[in-house]
Amino acid sequence: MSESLDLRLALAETELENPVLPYLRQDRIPHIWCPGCGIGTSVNCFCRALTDSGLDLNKVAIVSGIGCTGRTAGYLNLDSFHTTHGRAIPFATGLKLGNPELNVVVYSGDGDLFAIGGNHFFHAARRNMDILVICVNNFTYGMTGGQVAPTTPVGPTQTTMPLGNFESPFNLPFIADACGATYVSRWTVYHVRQLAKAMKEALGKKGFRFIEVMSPCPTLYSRRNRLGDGVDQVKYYKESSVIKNGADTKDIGLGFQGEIVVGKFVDRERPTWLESMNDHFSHVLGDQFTPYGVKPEGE
Ligand SMILES: Cc1ncc(C[n+]2csc(CCOP(=O)(O)OP(=O)(O)O)c2C)c(N)n1
Ligand code: SF4
Ligand SMILES: [Mg+2]
Repeated sequence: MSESLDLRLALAETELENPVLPYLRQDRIPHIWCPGCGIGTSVNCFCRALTDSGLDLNKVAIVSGIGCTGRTAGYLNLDSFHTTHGRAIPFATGLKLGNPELNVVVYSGDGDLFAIGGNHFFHAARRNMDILVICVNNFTYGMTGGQVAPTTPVGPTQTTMPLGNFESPFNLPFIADACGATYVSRWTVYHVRQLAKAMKEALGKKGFRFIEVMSPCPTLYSRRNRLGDGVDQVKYYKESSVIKNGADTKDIGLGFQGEIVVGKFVDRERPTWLESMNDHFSHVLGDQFTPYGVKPEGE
């Protein structure tokens, strides 16, 4: 990322260009996402949230794992890292601890973050690592052909569950809450304004923050289960969502084509991992210890 993004954002304002275009690495377009896929809508919301956040874009880094959602990092004109499958969170942790001034965002899929990467999620949340994790949940492994995921509800068929899934899915906000996340919300790609607002709010907070974004995968999940196209899924989101800010996360698990509880569920303060480490070592070592990642007064 460079000054050119700032410049192009300024030009977009004056020349009425699509305000999201400057955020994209346009030499990487056309993207791989299928018609009706919700990932692009979520990325649009994220770009608008970046504008509204007023953050210095030279200090925002984005990290993705592997999957259709994992392509996001490669398309965004930020300092972006497309890492190996399931390892976006440990990579982001290293990035944040190496340069605590960065605002580090992990943007990845449900399979990447909660199957192969599940263990990293739990521990980063437990430690209150200062990163924002955005999970596009399409209930399947989109990129590899529609295998069952840890988020697939009971009922629908998947390539690896041809007679319908019988495994209980994870309730992602409940996991994030139970592990200690400071901010937890869920929206769908129908709720573009609320989603962009949540992303902006989460970008401005400290600690381990989590946003689940429900998103259609018309090519695999919807087609296989005769749910229509992307628009049909967005209609389902519209008709079946109930906004319940502050809902108890244990009560908001998702069933197949059932009610969807959306909203902000958790917003709390906890010392970040770096703050806890600095406090602890200062207490134990006194003057021998110089706190790490803290700007001296006046800088
Ligand atoms: C170590 C390893 N195991 C498996 C894979 C194959 N693989 C690539 S993407 C993916 C699933 C991605 O699912 P998700 O994170 O939900 O992303 P989506 O494509 O649905 O957006 C898998 C299993 C891989 N690339 N590396
Ligand atoms: S396979 Fe599914 S998740 Fe992947 S780009 Fe196509 S619609 Fe989107
Ligand atoms: Mg997925």
